[in-house]
Amino acid sequence: GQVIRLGDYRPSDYLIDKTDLVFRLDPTRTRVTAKLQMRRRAGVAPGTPLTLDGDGLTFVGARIDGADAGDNAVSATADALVVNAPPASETFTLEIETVVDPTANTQLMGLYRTGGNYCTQCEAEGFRRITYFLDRPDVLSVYAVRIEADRKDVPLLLSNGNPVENGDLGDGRHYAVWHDPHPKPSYLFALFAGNLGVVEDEFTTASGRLVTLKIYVEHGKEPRAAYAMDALKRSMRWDEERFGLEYDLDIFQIVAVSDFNMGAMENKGLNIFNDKYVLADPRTATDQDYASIEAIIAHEYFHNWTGNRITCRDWFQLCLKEGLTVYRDQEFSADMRSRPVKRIGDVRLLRAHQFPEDSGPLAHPVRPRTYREINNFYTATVYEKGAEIVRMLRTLLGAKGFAAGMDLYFQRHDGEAATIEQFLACFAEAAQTDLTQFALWYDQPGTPNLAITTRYDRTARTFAVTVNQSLKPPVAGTPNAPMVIPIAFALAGKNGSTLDHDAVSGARTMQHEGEDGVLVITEPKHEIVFTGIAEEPVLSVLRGFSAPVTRVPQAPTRDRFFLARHDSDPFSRWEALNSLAMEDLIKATRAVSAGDPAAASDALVDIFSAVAGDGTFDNAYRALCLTLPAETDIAREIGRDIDPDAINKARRGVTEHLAKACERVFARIYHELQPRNAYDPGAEGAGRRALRNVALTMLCHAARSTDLAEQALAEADNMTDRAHALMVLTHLAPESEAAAQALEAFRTAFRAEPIVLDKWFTIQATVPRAETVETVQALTKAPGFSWDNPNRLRSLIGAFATGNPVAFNRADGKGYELLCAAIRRIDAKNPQVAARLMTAMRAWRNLEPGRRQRAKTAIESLRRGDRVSRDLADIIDRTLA
Ligand code: DPP
Ligand code: ZN
Repeated sequence: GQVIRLGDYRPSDYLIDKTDLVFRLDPTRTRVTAKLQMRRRAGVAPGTPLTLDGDGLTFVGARIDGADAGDNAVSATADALVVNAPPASETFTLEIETVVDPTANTQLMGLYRTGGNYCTQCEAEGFRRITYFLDRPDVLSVYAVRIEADRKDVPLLLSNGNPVENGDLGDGRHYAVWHDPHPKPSYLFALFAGNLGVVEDEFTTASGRLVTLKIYVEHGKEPRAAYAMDALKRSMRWDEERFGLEYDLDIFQIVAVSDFNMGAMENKGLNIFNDKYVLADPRTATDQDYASIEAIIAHEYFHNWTGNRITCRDWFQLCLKEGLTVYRDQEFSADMRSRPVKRIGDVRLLRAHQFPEDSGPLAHPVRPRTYREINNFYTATVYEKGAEIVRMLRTLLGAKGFAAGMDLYFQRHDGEAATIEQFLACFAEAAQTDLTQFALWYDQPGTPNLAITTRYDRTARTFAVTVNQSLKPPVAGTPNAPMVIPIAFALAGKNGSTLDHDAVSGARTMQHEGEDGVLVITEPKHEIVFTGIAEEPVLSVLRGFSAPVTRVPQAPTRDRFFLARHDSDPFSRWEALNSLAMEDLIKATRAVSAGDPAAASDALVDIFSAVAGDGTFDNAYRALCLTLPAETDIAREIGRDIDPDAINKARRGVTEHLAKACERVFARIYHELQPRNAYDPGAEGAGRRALRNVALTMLCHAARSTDLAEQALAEADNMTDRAHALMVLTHLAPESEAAAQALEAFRTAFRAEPIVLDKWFTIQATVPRAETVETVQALTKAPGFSWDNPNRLRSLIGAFATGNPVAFNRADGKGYELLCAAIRRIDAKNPQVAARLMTAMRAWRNLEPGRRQRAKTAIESLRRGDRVSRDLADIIDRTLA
């Protein structure tokens, strides 16, 4: 495939001021007429040829300024339309007719069918699968859309913007016209047509405008959209209060569909969602589902300003909208729930997904410089690390400086397609600071490491802190200049209270009102000295995870035990505890490899039981503290020659040891936290359930029995408890009759509810034992599984490959073979999903030699297959490079 380079960016020679689309919907032969008001950009020579993008299109005809364009004037292939000699006038109209087959569209990009309905997905380059266009984000156009369809089967005709008119066409057909006054790039175009139920509400903006809100879901599922509607209204209010941003159309619509490659899509005024992120009620959705719905509804809504009104100049700038919008949705969820709990969850995700990406063969800068397939860059690095960069800006500039920069950004670039440079310039100007070095965060791949040592001088009353930063280029030849690293810190005295100091030398420090002090690291090495320190402090650093870095070596064990008990920052306290648990898990893994039993240290047992029994903590926070790092976390920490079996045994051994040692505390928690009130998806109730379910898991480990899980399953009156108990039962006693019966009961109860049945697939796909390879194979033939639906594929194949280290990495390589065979099959229909599943193999080089070789063989033989898509080839080639 062809490589696209950031350095090659040129503005388009032609622009499209207005786009009039007519869709005559038909299941297999939909006719699309596009009337484009073209304008030659100033300075471009008259008659310069015009090339429009296409992808798999059937060309019918074209007219220029109302006259038929002959073969000499226009040449069209499936993938491009060239106007060889456009009119010399500055503006002209170009009318194009194409035919597309929505039923045959299994890629789910462009116009496709889902559940008998018509749906579009255009980001990044799906619009060119509908008509020929300048399908690039810096071409902004005003759209008017007319949709015609059969009235009986397709009563609902939706597109972006405001409804203009609708009516009857005779012959059982009808039409509707939509107009979106806001110029937008083609990737934000949307059409939905079909038959769905609707939930309606309204919202009055801060300035008093009334907005109609509609969420469309399958008939009969309307009650399950209530939480999404509530989350939408809270998002709209929050964006006004926190960022001063109001909604800008008379109507905001969300459509939930069952076949969708992503989580959701922020099309202007008409968001299209994977129904898994809309539908929820206590019977079918877990607390995690509710939290995801809240976050994604907010994320897509927030895109209206960060993404839609200010979009990206080109796809290299994807993080401009995604990193910023993730930061915004993280802040929203933090405000709606517990801030520390949200932060810990986000950091765990960052470490689980972004850190490995950033240290492996798929590493890329937050703003990539080249790509072969842009679909493969909707990554944890662009999204999550992109959000961390925005968070660091906020830390460096303080609340006021950050707000001033955001305000300037909205004021200056509203209506434009912008770049990272323009974004940063707003903060540099508003806060009067130089962000040149800071900008390296966008350009240098890899996770910087900090090595930090301290020395207290009692006589001089000084505390010296040495900080070394380093960046190992993840890909040979990538740059690794020193970065700007904000280290939020505190010097903790005896009880964890923050000690004062007189002066600091050796690094710039900042102290924004009401926030932690920040050491600003800019050099490879800083020797920082605090004076006037009355007692020996313990250094608490990277509070709130103030920068996306690693810290090797860790702080001295003694300090971490102190911080795990006393740090006044809840994140850092969790971090200390987590790193101590990790240390024991790694020791236990070595022990297992040497044929010894796995155990936790006495000190870990002590602190673990102290946290378990500490009722002053918030329940959700306590649940996080008592959750040991996952097997994949341990593998990442070990880094090389990984033996997943040893890690699994070690983690199980440490878990059992801790569970037995704290059995009484867990029993108390389990009984004290019995549900008292009806299910409420809010943070309070979710926290109670989270802690109680941790206790349940531990009690089953302690007793080496699943009796309690069986009992919990029988008593569960909501999906959170039900799915958790089923998971514990199935994972701890996969051979048992009880597990078999419980799985069957679950399947029967939810056989007609695919997104609920997905939990059933995932629980079975993640049973940590070798035989799961065969189970997964069998489940691909189970009723309810489908090779065509992305949610099914992710919940079975994806969960197996990313959530089951033991079975996926089975020593005989059968797990890799299963994944590669599945990917081959999926790739023929949906390359985007196939390529995403392939990223599960990115860490193959870190495995022990036997598995490494088997993994490599499986990847190579997949690559040799015929007709590998560009998406998949791109991932495989980088994975093997
Ligand atoms: N819909 C995806 C998101 O919101 C891509 N824009 O992140
Ligand atoms: Zn997004």
